[in-house]
Amino acid sequence: MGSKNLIKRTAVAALGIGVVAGLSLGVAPVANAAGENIVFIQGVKGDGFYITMDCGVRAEAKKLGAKVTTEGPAKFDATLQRPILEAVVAKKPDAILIAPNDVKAMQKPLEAAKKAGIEIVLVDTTVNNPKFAVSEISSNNLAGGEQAFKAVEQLVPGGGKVMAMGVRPGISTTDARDKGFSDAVKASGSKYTFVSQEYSENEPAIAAQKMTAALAKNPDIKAVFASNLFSAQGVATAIKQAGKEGKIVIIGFDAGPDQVKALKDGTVQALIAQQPYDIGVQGVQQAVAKLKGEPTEKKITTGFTILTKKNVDTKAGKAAQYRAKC
Ligand code: T6T
Repeated sequence: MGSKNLIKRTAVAALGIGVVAGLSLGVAPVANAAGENIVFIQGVKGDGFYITMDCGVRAEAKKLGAKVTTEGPAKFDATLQRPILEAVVAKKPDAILIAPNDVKAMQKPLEAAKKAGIEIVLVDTTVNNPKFAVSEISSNNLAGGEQAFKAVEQLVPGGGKVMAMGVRPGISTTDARDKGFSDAVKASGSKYTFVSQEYSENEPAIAAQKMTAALAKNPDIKAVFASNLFSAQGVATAIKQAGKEGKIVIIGFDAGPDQVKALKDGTVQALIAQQPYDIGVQGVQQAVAKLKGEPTEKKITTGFTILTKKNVDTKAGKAAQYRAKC
């Protein structure tokens, strides 16, 4: 029986704004390696968030004596992810860790995987009814969107027009972040106006196009919330091209190398860094615990670190940044 460790994860309080801390319940490493066969299916290949998660997955699998293979679609798109999942299921691994690309489209394929006798752990994103899953491990995305608006309130105290650049409706994480942000704006009274919710399709070029169009319509936009890495990247490019860097506040989710650069050069004012490494570690722990008949946690919430120019180069700030490789 594996003992449990209570690990308190504390986010770095920057900007003097609130901190979201996640409490993680992990299963301690077991000495007798059983050699479980685990497949990790990323949301999309080549994304610093999932690369960092993969580092955590691999480190923990090594520790627990499990074998891991990593797969992922070339785009964040359920029509590409579904065949990958089905091919993996046909190989009958013991467990699958997956970040589903769509709340609806991935529901049935994942239920079918569970019916085939494979344990499913949902990492980062989820589906409409995750009942079949051993565990769901993610950031508190709704709270993340609310935190983004708190940052806007501090950085643009006079109020004004704000907007959000999401990814695509149907992605559990970014939908929750967008909702957290827009609800917080609307609840704040009349000082801030939420002018538009745009979507990037996870492509920086589309995010940049949409941002440029939004600026043409509302040149007096004061702040933008970009709810993931690629959206933030495109928003930053468009605002720079418009010569408005530093004049329009950008709050971005995630902390990939490109975003950290934009933070350092003043195009972006704050980044909400998730803990993808930790999500990967706990994902493997949950899968292995389930396969060994040990207790598991249905829902695990990991924390954030809010990065600004002030703390980005501190030890904690550096540790929060995503990796380009393990
Ligand atoms: O923000 C992360 C992840 O949490 C989200 O589900 C999809 O986008 C990222 O991978 C960043 O690109």
